[in-house]
Order: sequence, then C-alpha cells, then structure tokens
Amino acid sequence: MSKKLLLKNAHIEGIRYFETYRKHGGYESAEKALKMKPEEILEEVKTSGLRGRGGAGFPTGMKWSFLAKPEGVPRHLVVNADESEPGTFKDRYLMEFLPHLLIEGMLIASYTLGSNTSYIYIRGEYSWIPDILEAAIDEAKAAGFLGKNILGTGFDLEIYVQRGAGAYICGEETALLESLEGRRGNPRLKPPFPAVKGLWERPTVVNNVESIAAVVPIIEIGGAEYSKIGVGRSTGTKLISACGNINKPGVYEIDMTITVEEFIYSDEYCGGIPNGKKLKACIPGGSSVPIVPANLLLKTINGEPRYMNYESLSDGGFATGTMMGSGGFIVLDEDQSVVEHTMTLARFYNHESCGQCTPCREGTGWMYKILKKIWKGEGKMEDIDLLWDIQRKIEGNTICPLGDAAAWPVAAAIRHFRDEFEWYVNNPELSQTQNYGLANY
Ligand code: L3W
Ligand code: SF4
Repeated sequence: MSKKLLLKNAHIEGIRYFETYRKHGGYESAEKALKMKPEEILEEVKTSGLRGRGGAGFPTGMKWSFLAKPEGVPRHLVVNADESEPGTFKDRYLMEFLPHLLIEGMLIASYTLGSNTSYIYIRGEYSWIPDILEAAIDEAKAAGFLGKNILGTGFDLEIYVQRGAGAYICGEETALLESLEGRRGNPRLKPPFPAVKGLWERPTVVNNVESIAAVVPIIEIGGAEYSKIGVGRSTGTKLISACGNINKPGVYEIDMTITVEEFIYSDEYCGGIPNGKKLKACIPGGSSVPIVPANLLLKTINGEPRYMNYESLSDGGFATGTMMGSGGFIVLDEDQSVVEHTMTLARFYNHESCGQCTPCREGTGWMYKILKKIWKGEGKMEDIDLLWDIQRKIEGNTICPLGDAAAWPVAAAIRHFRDEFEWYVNNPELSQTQNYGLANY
C-alpha cells in the first residue's frame, strides 16, 4: 500500500471547500510555517529532497535558494498550471478536488520567498477550474489565510488566477511569463533564469502545481521525514496520471519504491491491460519522454526490476531508459502502432511549435510529413534514416525544450522499433488496413 500525502483526504466529500478542508487539518501546515523563519522553511524543503514535479525534476529547495533578493524589488511566485503535456492530468485532479492544498502550499511558498503577489497560470482548456480556484481563494481570504496581515503576522498575500489561451508552449516557464505579461508566449533565452529575471524582470520562482502542493506535507511531517519516503534522490510521493491500454486509468499517488510491473498490473493501480493483451511499450513521463519497449520497461539492461522513480526510469540513459518527466504514464498494448503513435505526437509538436527557432519550426513539420508518408505506406527505407538525421539536428539546438521533446519520441521509436518502421515500408498494401502490432507482435 503506497503512502498517501497529497491525496490522503481526496476521497472526503466536500474537501474542495474551506470548512471541510480545515476540519481535516487544512491550513495547519500554513499556521506552523508562519511561525517559522523563511530560511527555516527553505531548509525543510531542501532537506525533503523535493524535486520539481513538472518534468525536469530540478530540486525545489535549490531553485528557491537561487531567488535573487535585490532591495526594493518585488518578487513573485508563479504556479505553472498550464498542464498540457499529452498524457498528463494530475495537476487538474489536484486543482479540481483539492484547491485549498494548492493555496495552502502557495501561502507557505510565498511567505518563504517573500512574494506578496503570486499567480496561478492555468491552461485555457481547463475552463471550469479557475472558478473552483477563485472560490477557494475567496474562502481562504474570508478566513484570514490570504489578504492583508495574514494571521497577524504582518505578511500580505494576494493570489491571482490567469487563464492561458490553449497554447502548449505556455507551459514552458519563460513563455508562460511572457504570456502572463500580456505578450505572445514565445520562450526566452535562459540564462537569465526566472529566479533572477522573471515576471516583469523581477525575481520569480516558477513551480509546478504538484511541487507547491507537496510543500504542505513537508511542513506537516518535516523535511527529514519526507525524505525517508521513496528512495535515493526520488523522495516523497509522486502523482502519476495513467492512461492508454489499462483497466483503471486515473491519478495515483505512489511512493516511488514500486516497480513499473507492479504499477501496471496491480489492482491498486492500473489493474493490468484489457482483454489480457500483451504490453508493447510505455511512455512513462508524458509524451515528451522516450518510449520504452516492454522488455526494457519491466527490467533494466542489467536485469534489475525497473522502478517508478527518477533514477530507475532513466537508468542507462536515453538509449535504453526514459524519464519520470511529468508522470504522464501512457501504456500501449500489442495492438498499437508505434509508427502511428509517433506520427500523432509529431503532428502535435509541429502544431505547438512557436516557430522562433528554425530546427524546431521546420524540423517538426518535416518529421511529421515523413512519418505520415511512412504510415500511409508511401515511405522508403531512406526516409527512416532521414527521420533519424532530422531529430538529431533538432535536439540541443533550440531555445526551449520543445525541440528536444519533439525529437526524443522520434529517436526512441526508431531506436527501439525500427523493424516496425521497416514493416510499413515493406508492406505498403497492409499499412492502412493492418498495423505492425496486429500483424507481427
Ligand atoms: C536558476 C539555474 N534556476 C535550472 C530552473 C529553471 C526551471 C527548472 C528546470 O523544462 C522539462 C522539459 C519538458 N538558476 C537553474 C535554474 N533552473 N537551472 O530549474 O529547468 P530545465 O531547463 O531543466 O527544465 P524546464 O525548462 O522547466 C521542463 C519536460 O519537463 N516535460 C514536461 C512537460 C509538460 C508538463 C506539463 O504539462 N505539466 O510539465 C516532460 O518531460 O520536456 O524537458 O525552472 O528555471 N542555474
Ligand atoms: Fe519555439 Fe520550438 Fe524554439 Fe521552443 S524550440 S522556442 S517552441 S521554435
């Protein structure tokens, strides 16, 4: 049974509302934190080992400690709720059912960072959630947990919710800041990092929803206790949104000590694959991370079980491993076509590219065209090599990680499933009616 920290009260009816949330211990971590010094809270977060839950896994405490503190310049906390990564829907769950957990985490984080005005930037497609968040903000304010002189400490905090307009790129932190400032969401060059020059050129911490929510249990149980949950540098719990060919899609909280096999097949989590089909592959961290075939997903190259944590999933590097990413766990059964799947993703990244850098703007469209050609049974063997070459030229040569995110799925698909690409080239007459999965797996 996995330990629950974030979702432990998610089943309680009415937990979305302040009164119920408070009755079950809500805002006690905030009360505790407001009696501590900001630097003491920072130490707890550092000790916890919490790593950013948005995809990159950057240590949260370290990011907070990078925040510049020039005299007389306001600083900000911005919560990245632009959850647009295909396969990722865990932040939506948190905001929809536990909005006060996020607001309590923001209060603690804002107090620690010295932000008196903090923001939640939420993806436009989550059209019903801003109302939930704003209602929770009003409740927290009415109860004295937001606004002026919170709990008599002299600390003031306002939280604003800003809706995005449906662009995936606005989940990239600097594009998000551009959008929040009212401009087109084009990523900025880094450095300077937002911690030095962020919103309106002020020092800004941008954190994922789940990272900020995790600060609440960290203060509740202490950083040291939090760090004992999990394993190695994968401390605490992680929300995984599971989808694809599984019996029980949904959001699960895991403690990062379970194996991938257990996560897929156990009734506590995904409940196995429908109709007894075989596992073909999985994308464990949202669409941007490399796809992994079943044999490498259940075991590492050394024959060790593969675990649901940052280290084990990336074990062996990108050649064999993948990434924990944002925890968007997509399962493909034996009937799925990797070529078709890769083409769908390529179309997505091409559509979402902001167009600032040539390798991404041109490369994503080019990859999509070639993948479509192969999928339609019109490809040649040289197209597979060309595809490989294009993704190599995109990776590492762009302003923001969208370029890499477009390149990695293609690279991993060719690396692990080249035979399937070749089957499409060799069987043009079958490619539209049958896929490699059905025919050969
Ligand atoms: C100050 C330094 N700050 C790094 C900060 C930086 C950022 C964080 C991580 O991309 C990934 C991407 C997606 N001084 C710093 C510093 N920072 N060095 O640390 O930075 P970085 O560049 O490693 O990552 P990123 O730009 O935040 C995020 C991947 O996540 N991803 C997720 C996609 C989508 C979602 C979603 O829908 N929720 O997360 C999935 O894998 O591909 O590689 O804050 O400022 N010296
Ligand atoms: Fe825009 Fe793509 Fe360049 Fe990112 S990599 S800045 S999305 S063109």
